[in-house]
Formats: sequence, C-alpha cells, structure tokens
Amino acid sequence: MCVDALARRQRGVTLIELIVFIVIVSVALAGVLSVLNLTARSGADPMIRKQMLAIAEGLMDEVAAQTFTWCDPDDPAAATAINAAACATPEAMGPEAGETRGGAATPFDNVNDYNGLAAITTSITGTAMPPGYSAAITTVPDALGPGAAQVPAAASLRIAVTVSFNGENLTVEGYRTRYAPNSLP
Ligand SMILES: [Ca+2]
Ligand SMILES: [Ca+2]
Repeated sequence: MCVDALARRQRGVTLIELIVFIVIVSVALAGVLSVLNLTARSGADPMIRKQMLAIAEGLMDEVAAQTFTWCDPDDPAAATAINAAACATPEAMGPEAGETRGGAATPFDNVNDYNGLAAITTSITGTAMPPGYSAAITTVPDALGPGAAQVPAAASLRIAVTVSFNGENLTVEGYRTRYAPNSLP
C-alpha cells in the first residue's frame, strides 16, 4: 500500500464535520431537555406526594387496626353477639355518643367510628403533621370479592383516607372485613 492511500484511510473527520456533529447533537439534546423540564415542572413535587402517602398509610394502619365488632365494646353482648340485633348498643356508622379519636375516656373503638372524620392534622397520640397537610376518612359498607366467595357489605368496609396539601389530594383505599367480630380492644 502506498503512503498516499494510507494517509487517505487515516484521514478521520474534519473540523467542519465535527462542528456539524456537535451542533446536531446539541439541538437534539435541547429538545429532549425541554420536554423533561416541562414534565418536571407540571408534575407534583415528589417529596410532597411521598409525605402525603406516608400520612395516608399511617392513618390507614390506625383505622384498620381497630376492632370491627357488632356491639359497642362496653355492651355485655359484645363478646358473643352474632349480629347487630343482639346488641343493646350496636356499633353504628360513625362515632357513638362521646367518642373521640384517641380520647382518654371514650376513644374510637371500631373501624366505623372514623367515618366522616375530617380536618385531621395530628397522629392519634397528638403529634402534629407537617404544616399544611390535613386528612379526612370515610368508611363505607362495600361488598368485597367475586361471586360465591364475596364478603357481604355488612361485613366489609371500604376505608378511604384522603390527604390534602395546597389544593392537591391523594386518596388511599383499603378494605377491612369483619373477621373477628367478638374480639374486644
Ligand atoms: Ca364506637
Ligand atoms: Ca361506631
């Protein structure tokens, strides 16, 4: 191979070609970055979403850990009742008279006591949530599962915890079934 041919083969790229390449890549990159920037700006702040989720999950655990008895736990029939008709004081939807969340004398003692609780800004022990966050809870009778294996609405509550921050809402839903209706707190 002559020296001339070897030199041609090892020519590489010229400065002009390199500059054109850089310009094309820059334009393409600018396009991709502007889309990413738009997505990041219009999307919710991930830190806030994470905080909302943590609050919602904490409240969901609190509600689901409650008993789901037919009677108010103070009712003498609470440990034996097989339906609400067997109770002098059935556990009705929402809190019974005088009950408050985490109250010293008559605390919430059933999953359904949380139905309609709103403007929650503390944990059950009174620890304040971060400023600006608040939550609301509903518990709605809702049949769970398909066909013959279905848990009837009387024995299944759909719990919805909605956490709000600065006009944004995040809802976490879960089910609590009446699997131990005579276990008392
Ligand atoms: Ca109650
Ligand atoms: Ca109740």
